[in-house]
Amino acid sequence: MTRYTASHWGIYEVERADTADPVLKAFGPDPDPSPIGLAQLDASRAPIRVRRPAVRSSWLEHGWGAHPERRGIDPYVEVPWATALDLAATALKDVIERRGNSSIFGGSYGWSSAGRFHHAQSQVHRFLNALGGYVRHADSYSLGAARVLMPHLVATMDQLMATHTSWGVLAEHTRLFVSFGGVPAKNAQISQGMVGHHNVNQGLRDMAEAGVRFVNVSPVDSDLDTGAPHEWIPIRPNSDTAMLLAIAHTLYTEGLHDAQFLATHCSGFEKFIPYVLGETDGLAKTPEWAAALTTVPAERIRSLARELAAVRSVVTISWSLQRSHHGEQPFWALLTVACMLGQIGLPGGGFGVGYGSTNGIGNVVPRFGGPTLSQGTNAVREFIPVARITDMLERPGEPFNYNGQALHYPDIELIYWAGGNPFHHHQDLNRLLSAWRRPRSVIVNEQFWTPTAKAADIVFPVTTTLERDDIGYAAPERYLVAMRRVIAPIGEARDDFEIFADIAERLGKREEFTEGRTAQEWVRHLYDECLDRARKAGVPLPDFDAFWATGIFDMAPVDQPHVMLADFRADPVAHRLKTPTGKIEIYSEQIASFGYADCIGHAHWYEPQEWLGGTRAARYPLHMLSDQPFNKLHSQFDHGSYSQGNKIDGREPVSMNPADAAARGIAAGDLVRVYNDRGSCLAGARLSSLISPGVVKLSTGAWFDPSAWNEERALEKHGNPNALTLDIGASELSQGCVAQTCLVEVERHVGEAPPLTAFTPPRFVRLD
Ligand SMILES: Nc1nc2c(c(=O)[nH]1)N[C@H]1C(S)=C(S)[C@@H](COP(=O)(O)OP(=O)(O)OC[C@H]3O[C@@H](n4cnc5c(=O)[nH]c(N)nc54)[C@H](O)[C@@H]3O)O[C@H]1N2
Ligand SMILES: Nc1nc2c(c(=O)[nH]1)N[C@H]1C(S)=C(S)[C@@H](COP(=O)(O)OP(=O)(O)OC[C@H]3O[C@@H](n4cnc5c(=O)[nH]c(N)nc54)[C@H](O)[C@@H]3O)O[C@H]1N2
Ligand SMILES: [Mo]
Repeated sequence: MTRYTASHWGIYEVERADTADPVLKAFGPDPDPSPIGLAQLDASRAPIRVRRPAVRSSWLEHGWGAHPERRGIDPYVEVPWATALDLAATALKDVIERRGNSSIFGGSYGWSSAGRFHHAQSQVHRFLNALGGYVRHADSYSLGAARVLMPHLVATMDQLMATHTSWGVLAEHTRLFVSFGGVPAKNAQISQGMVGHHNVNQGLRDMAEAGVRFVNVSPVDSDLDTGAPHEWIPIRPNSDTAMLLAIAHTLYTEGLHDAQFLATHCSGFEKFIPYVLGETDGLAKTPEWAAALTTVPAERIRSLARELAAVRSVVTISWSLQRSHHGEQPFWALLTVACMLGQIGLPGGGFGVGYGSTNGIGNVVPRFGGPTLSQGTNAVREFIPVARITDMLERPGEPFNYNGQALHYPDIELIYWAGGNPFHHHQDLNRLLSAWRRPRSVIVNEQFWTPTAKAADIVFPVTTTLERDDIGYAAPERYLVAMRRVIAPIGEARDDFEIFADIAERLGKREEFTEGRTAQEWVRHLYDECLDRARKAGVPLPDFDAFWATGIFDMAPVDQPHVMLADFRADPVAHRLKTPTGKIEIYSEQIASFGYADCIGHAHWYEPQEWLGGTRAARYPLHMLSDQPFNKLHSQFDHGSYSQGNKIDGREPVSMNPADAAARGIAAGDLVRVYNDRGSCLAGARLSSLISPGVVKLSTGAWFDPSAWNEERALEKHGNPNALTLDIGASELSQGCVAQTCLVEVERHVGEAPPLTAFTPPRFVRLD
């Protein structure tokens, strides 16, 4: 009988489970399996695993809470489980008694692993709720600006993602498909929680074969591959809003807009168009105006607007474009252009917000609430927008704005992180590092000695997916997977669940956290709980024992083609949107009423803080994009063979245009230093003509590896782009992450390269 495991990268078949050498294989029915997940078995057994509970030495020597400024500098002491659990319980008890639960930060952002029960985020939130609550985070790094913006204008990002027009419909009906930021199939190797069938490569190929014409507007052309030639319009990073406004200008001045659709389905067009025409600010948003900002020839902007209006067309945008300063604007401008084209709700027309950003978008599967661990109720009201963590730690008590609310940063004494890697994911890591040394306690559950684990006070060793039983499920995917244990736990690793249960016990909350169930009993319970919901959605799930024995359940083949917002188009009254006007809001009274100077009531061009069109480019003349890595998920398994196979002298590659390299005396394969005022890192040069001059691309994921943890802005040795990125909010509306707004310079590294220590465990000492 075949056994299975599920991951963010796909389902894998397991041979020789429970033997000394099990094997993972690609899932047979998947037409385009991802190799990323094949590396997880070796990576799980690597020397960089956290093997035993470990405590930072100052804590044991001088009492808990001692010398927070030595995080990342002190060595660790490995201790018995009971010692570490007691210490964690003491720290939590003390902070709760003295300061209350609102001084615990448990946002704990991160993707952790697949599996509905052992989902680290749910576990840590449930645990902290059992203790009386914690400061949480809102939104995500992925979609900080869009998650806040889009519900004001049309629908939530979750609703939009679940209803994108399906690939088959695009192939049949679309004639012109214009992407801003490509349709990166490398990103569609993953879906949060699981991938059943990888569809994006095939979806694009089917469209190209059906004769769809593709135009990619992007600083980088490697993010679109349809198997056929396509047009690439290189654009200056972070300037897309200007191009979209100029398309709007052309559509309006040439009478190509759909006045009927704008009147029946949209609101506020009349408040937007005077801005486009320059009546409000004296600056008409003509293609000539946009050409100077975007470097795209005015004639091409004008002709593209005409082409979009002439045939059945889609405009789509990658999530990365909103991960930038004023990241709300390109999404708002794209939606506005789609409204003017009037094809929303027609088969093969309208807009997309993230085709390719993950696999799930454009999938068709029956939807029901799958197995989910309840997180309980959080008694603490305070929260931060997820990417404002450094601000919170630096400026307790200070006010900030967010989506119409005037909030204050809480005063944090204890951080608990499980399932995320802030020293991978956050911007301006040098600034984070000094802020991170302010709270009294940092507790981390981790599988590996990541930089976050290396900067904690207590580190608990955690099992990987392969070491536990679970259920694999993700809303946009067609399978439910019995994820049975493949190998025994490594070292003394325990499940997050067990760790939290044991700390809860010391605080008199075990029963509240576990409800008296073991992990095995929970897995069965979560499955049983969703049987009814599935039945109502027409999905006849077998009983748990049958499911567990078979290993997988396929709920697909109801492949009904789907058209986004078709109901709304057909009857905008019966299917009114959940916006204040019930229509698509080209102008939002609500956003306007917030009075933010950096996000007014309609799509608007604002100059980003750093871009190639601004004065700072004189000093740092290269725009650094830090996209998602093609060969891993964020920082996960960066130490594994698949990720390692792509490094240059052990460092992450940075891609640059051959002309930029030549101007700096850099050859392919050279070690280079990427730097700006915030920091510097080493990377390996890779040359590509698919990247515009003036732009470099350093993908995320290399484990942060400072050459000295006790030096400010020390050289990062491994190629982590967040040693350089800017950490400000996208705007007062969303406070979203702006990772893609970053100028740098690159030079050839001369002399001996400092040895890499990213994958070396910390120093351990023994205390008598
Ligand atoms: N410069 C730049 N930075 C970015 C982005 C960008 O575009 N540019 N993108 C951002 C985006 S969109 C995202 S989503 C974030 C991603 O950032 P993260 O989600 O923080 O990145 P991951 O590497 O997935 O971190 C997951 C961590 O959880 C651990 N883990 C896995 N399973 C378990 C488990 O069962 N239990 C416990 N306790 N731990 C576990 C893994 O070992 C790993 O260290 O990065 C953001 N950062
Ligand atoms: N293999 C793999 N896949 C992943 C992930 C991963 O870590 N690895 N992470 C997943 C996660 S958490 C997320 S949120 C999604 C993110 O999905 P996205 O945000 O869509 O992905 P990115 O790779 O950051 O960017 C996509 C493309 O946008 C282009 N781009 C960047 N800035 C600009 C700009 O200003 N203008 C234009 N026109 N184009 C621009 C870049 O050239 C890049 O190729 O990916 C998911 N998929
Ligand atoms: Mo993300």
